[in-house]
Amino acid sequence: MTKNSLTNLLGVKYPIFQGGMAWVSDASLASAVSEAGGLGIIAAGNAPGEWLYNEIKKAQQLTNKPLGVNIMLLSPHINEIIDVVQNSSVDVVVTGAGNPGPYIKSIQNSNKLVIPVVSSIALAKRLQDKGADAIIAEGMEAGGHIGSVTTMALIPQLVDQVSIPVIAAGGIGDSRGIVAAFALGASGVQLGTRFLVAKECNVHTNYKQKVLSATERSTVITGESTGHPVRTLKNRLAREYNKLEKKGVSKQDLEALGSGKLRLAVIEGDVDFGSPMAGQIAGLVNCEQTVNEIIQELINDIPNILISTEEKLKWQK
Ligand code: TUI
Repeated sequence: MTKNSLTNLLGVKYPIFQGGMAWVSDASLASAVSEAGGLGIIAAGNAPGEWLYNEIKKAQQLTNKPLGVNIMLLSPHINEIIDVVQNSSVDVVVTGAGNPGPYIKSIQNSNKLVIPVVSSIALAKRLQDKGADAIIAEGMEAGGHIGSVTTMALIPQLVDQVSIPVIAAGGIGDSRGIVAAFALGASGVQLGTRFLVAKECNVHTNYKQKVLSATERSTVITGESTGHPVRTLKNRLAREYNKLEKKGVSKQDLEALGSGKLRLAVIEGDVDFGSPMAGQIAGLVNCEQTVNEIIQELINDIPNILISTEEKLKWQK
């Protein structure tokens, strides 16, 4: 098997990243993904440094393969999180929900690759200039905190304007999505929603069930007026939130209503009044599998997708 530039850079078998999902992506999920040949990523989210320190230690007892950490730049603990990451031996630091420019060089000096998540071309170019090793470009099909451009439109425009590897995220749930992302010019993919229902994923069973029963129209965006739009599965909280948003309730009141709600869904399993974030591909995610089954299925179906794609393209010969 020949490796692409991204698998070489990362030292992984498959250029498949597991999305760093706050409260969800812990040592159990991340180590399973790394063991299966992808890049497992522990999400720091809003957690304190000590939690991250312990999860990294646990994950490294479960795998010797490359491992990543996702740092959420809006975190109130961002400085101690960066300190923990720099003093750890994780291989990759993914950043989300902000501009990591000021941190890139110092993280790289501690011998780690820095791969920011962006939702726009302008920020991707700025971060390439600041030395980012690769870029994850996330379309608005993704769950959680999102930008405003779809994966389909973002990836080809971005790959034309940067020279570092681009990893596509948002709306990818199976081998068809992977092949499509590579056709658009990506050299890797990141999947979150598909891994939410993995056996090794510790998200509450109510949350898993809500993902498993979702359709393509089951998600909604909240918080567009606050500047922090979030895609979540439709429920009572999202309806209430968007009703208040329409009424013109203040940004502070809306943020107060959203606070702590991801934890409520992930840990307590309250999928009515919590915020069960998921991407639009949730409708495709229909069974609970082990991480290894998921990754093997993603890889093994690729040749069939390529054959049927070529067959359907014969009209142009
Ligand atoms: O970060 C994510 N997804 C997330 S973070 C999260 S935790 C949270 N909970 C409640 C409210 C807000 C966050 C849940 N989901 N994805 C990566 C991502 N980053 N998507 C979009 C961006 C992004 C947005 C703006 C990256 C950079 C950016 O820059 C703005 C600037 O400063 O230029």
